[in-house]
Amino acid sequence: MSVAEEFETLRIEDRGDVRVVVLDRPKVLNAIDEQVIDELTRCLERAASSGRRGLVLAGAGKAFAAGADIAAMADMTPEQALRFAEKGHAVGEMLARIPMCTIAAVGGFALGGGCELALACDFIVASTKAKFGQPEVKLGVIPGFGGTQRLARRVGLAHALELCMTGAIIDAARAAEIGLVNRVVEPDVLLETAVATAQAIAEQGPVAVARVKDVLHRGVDLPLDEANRLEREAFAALFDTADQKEGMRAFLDKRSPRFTGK
Ligand code: CO8
Repeated sequence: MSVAEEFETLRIEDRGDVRVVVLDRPKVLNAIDEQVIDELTRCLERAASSGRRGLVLAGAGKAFAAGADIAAMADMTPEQALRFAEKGHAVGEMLARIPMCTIAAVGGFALGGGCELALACDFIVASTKAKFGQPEVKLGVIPGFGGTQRLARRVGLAHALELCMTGAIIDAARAAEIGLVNRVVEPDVLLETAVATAQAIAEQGPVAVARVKDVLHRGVDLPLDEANRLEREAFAALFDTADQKEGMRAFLDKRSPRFTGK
């Protein structure tokens, strides 16, 4: 069975070195239920061993994802809610640990768990039609997929508190202003912009890209001296790779490098 045939709630397509994963439940604005979480988990495992060097996550239709599936959550017990949230957190951790760039291409609603999923990617590229929010308080709950903590780290405590406590929905321009998204583009070029960005990253030294992602994701939660130690150690370790020899030799020879990821 091909990777694409393996999933009911996701569409998978490879473009160059980049795997494009599309959340595909447009009738419910790509709401995230347990099947979506399970399929994302498997899809990320496949991507890690696929030889691809970048991943773009997008949504079918007018939403990225309008949150966790409210119909599926409405009657959950606290134990079931905890299990669901733990599975969601595991997906977020996989996105942070996968040794390639992950970019969320958000062209519509990214609300609740949808905003949290986008936040779990390395960064977000949005279209002018994107809308972001953590409206959980309107439902009597809070974000449960890492949103409170990732949002505070991305946009600062005060903006995170305002978004999570008001449940307000903000547009792409405001999201860019507070640093939630890296770039806003027209809707018709959203996917190609995200894929081109991921492809450009995929063409850099793969071991270096994986290490710099790891150093940044882990270092940001450490005291500065420990984080700087992580950086020094990773910098030094890269001098034991073929990619470092090739990258520097190619510069000196005035040619493009041919990285092998070793
Ligand atoms: N869950 C289930 N179904 C949904 C969801 C959702 N989150 N969002 C939309 N839908 C469904 C609607 O019920 C509707 O179905 P139907 O056609 O059968 O009535 C269909 O999608 C289309 O939606 P609308 O008709 O409402 O479309 P509108 O364009 O009028 O409105 C909105 C779009 C504003 C996005 C609106 O749909 C909305 O407010 N949706 C809910 C947004 C929300 O509250 N999200 C947060 C959910 S809670 C959450 O994410 C907690 C995460 C923490 C746990 C995660 C663990 C993994």
